Amino acid sequence: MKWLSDQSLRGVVDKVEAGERLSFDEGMQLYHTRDLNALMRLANHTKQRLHGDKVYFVHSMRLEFTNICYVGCTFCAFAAHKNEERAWDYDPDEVVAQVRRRYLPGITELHMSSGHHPNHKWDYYPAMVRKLREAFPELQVKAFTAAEIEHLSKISKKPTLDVLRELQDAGLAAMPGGGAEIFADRVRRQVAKNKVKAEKWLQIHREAHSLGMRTNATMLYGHIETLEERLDHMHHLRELQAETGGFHAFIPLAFQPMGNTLAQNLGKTEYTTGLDDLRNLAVARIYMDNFPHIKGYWVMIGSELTQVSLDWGVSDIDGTIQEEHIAHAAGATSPMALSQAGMVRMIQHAGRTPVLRDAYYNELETFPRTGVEAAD
Ligand code: V47
Repeated sequence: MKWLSDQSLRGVVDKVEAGERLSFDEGMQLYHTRDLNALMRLANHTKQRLHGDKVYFVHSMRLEFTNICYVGCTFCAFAAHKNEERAWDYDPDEVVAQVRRRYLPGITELHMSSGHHPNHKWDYYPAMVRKLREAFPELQVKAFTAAEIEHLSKISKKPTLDVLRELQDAGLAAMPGGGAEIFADRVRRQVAKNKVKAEKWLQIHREAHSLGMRTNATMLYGHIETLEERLDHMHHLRELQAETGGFHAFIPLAFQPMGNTLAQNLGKTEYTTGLDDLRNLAVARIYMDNFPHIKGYWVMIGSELTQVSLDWGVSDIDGTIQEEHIAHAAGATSPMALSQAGMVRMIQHAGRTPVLRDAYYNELETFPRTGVEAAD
């Protein structure tokens, strides 16, 4: 193996090439190696085994129906108190009106996640999903993180499984992966102490999967967590996926350091570095071998690095989005939206095959692989 400069990775390479699952210690070796070329090759090998040259994206719209939230996560710059001037709160009819205002033909996925509102009653939530489905039958609603589902369980006094079932009956297609942050107690106590506990987050996703609802999982990294705590987070997700098979994608979320108390307290205004982002995506791709997709989230790492990440294990680059406030409130420097043509071009210029998907990962359109690599 001429390309391997870190010979201590030899055992890991053999396992990855044989399609075998890595141990925790082997995962840590990937975090610590200086052999970035080997890391990239192994992540790309795993990605190619699963998807060949295909890279997926979705024509999507994001909507945050309220930013009013009482939870007080220290990393968050999005949440507002209801008396603040910058607070907003749409009722179900306004949600429909907002979607109509931004609607573009061809959009399939509506991704909604928002704050834990102190006053909305349970009925507000299924009513919103129903109204959206009536007004836009072609839209697939991916909404409500596990943290929000726990909040709805509290206000409705229903078990989380019933909350999920009733939202599914109202037309909910899938759940996004937010609210996971970092599962390790030490970190969670400092960044999200009033939010859903790790075990409960996992249990809610287990329940959603038992109803046939597919979900995503995220990890917020680049603040006070250690590399062991990142891998521990991935480990829990890999275990749940081995049990249910219900996850579509894992999405590392790079910490955006503006306007939140976590960054202020740390005296930290640095963004994650490009190599940390790439390494993290690659480790995820290799370690979480039972996840169909590792998503490169261009909103938080920028579209340029997202394009590079297609060589580092990424097979999904999320969507066109149109408008986003959680990352941008915290200093994201990416644009608010990408065009479908722009996303196709990003993928093609990386020498890959763009595949337009919907929220269920049905393949809607495959574009030619006409990138620089293919043209050579
Ligand atoms: O749960 C909040 C994170 C999440 C910051 O499922 C921050 O397809 C970085 O979950 N810096 C919401 N991250 C977004 C989310 C998501 C995004 C893209 C795709 C999917 C999907 C889900 O945003 C929150 C929290 O972890 N977040 N503040 C911040 N300062």
